[in-house]
Amino acid sequence: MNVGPWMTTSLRGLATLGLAGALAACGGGTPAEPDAFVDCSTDSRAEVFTAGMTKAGSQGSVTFKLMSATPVTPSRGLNAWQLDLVDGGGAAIAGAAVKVTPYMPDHQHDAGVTPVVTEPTAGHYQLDMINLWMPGVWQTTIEATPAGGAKDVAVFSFCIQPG
Ligand SMILES: [Cu+2]
Repeated sequence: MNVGPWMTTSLRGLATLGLAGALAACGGGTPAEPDAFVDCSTDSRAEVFTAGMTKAGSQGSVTFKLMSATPVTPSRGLNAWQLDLVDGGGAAIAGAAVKVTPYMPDHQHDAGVTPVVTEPTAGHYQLDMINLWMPGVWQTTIEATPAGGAKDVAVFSFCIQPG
């Protein structure tokens, strides 16, 4: 994990005190902004989740579609997303290796939990344990490597409201 000692302490707080206990420790030496200063409506990096929202991978070989989310609006705490992968011709990509990495760019830390990826039906991936535990902008990188193919990458940025 890309975390320093401060986050180790923070994660211990997560385990013993719950999510709220970790907030004060986050920030890597600079004060984390208080929740009240997070205003997602004015952050130009924030994307609005819509069912079926689609991104081309940076390599142009895989298309990433977020079909649904639980909660339906990315929210503080654990999130689960349903991802479809399709190729340039619109055909489902089954059996890809998928890696999900949430990251908070303003504080340079990850989620402290490794998301779990399964493929309940061919080409349809279930991304669980996306732990967006802190208010603010999270950039979640999704890497997909089709069997026998090259890795492609897309980033989804959502802002988590306080509360
Ligand atoms: Cu943070």
